[in-house]
Amino acid sequence: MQTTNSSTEEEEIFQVRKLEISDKKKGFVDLLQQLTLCDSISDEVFEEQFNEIAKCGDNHLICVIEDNNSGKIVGTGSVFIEKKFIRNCGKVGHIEDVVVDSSVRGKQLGKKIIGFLSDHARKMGCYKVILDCSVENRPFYERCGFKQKEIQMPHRFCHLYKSSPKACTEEHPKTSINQYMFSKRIITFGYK
Ligand code: 16G
Repeated sequence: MQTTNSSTEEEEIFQVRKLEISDKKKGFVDLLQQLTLCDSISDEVFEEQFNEIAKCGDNHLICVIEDNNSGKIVGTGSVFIEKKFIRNCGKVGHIEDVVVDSSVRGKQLGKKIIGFLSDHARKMGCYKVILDCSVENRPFYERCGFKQKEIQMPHRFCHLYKSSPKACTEEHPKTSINQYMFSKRIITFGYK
């Protein structure tokens, strides 16, 4: 059947794997710019940051989806494993920076990324994974099994933006300030 064939084809074209240094050349940073403010990064700085993150081993996983036809990175997400004292010295997975290229949305790639990150957190012994998202993305995360719980309360440290203080409060063009300030929510998945 055609649908089965085309979904098998897509399975092969869009596979999730761990981030590699060479992904910068394949548009990884440009993709992040579709999520929020993300300045261009020199190869040197990218490599330094990549190596820093790699030191965390399995406690900080960044995954990508490469379009195997075009060689472009079209999806990404990360999970950071936090060790706690509560819940029997439990662990929590924080899912961050999930974005799918606008040209390939609707192919369930976001779901694939969330599944990959959640499986990793589960294997690492986390009792839950949590994330925050825009109101417009809430239905998507609910379809992935997350539930809204409490609210997100960011406190931005603007002194860190010395060279460009405006960037501290500046929003990604797609997110209005009102939506950001009043409507972001913490969404929890799994055991609470
Ligand atoms: C979204 C992201 C979050 C990211 C934030 C950037 C997901 C699930 N959520 O909430 O990880 O940090 O956008 O917003 O990907 P900011 O640039 O205003 O901090």
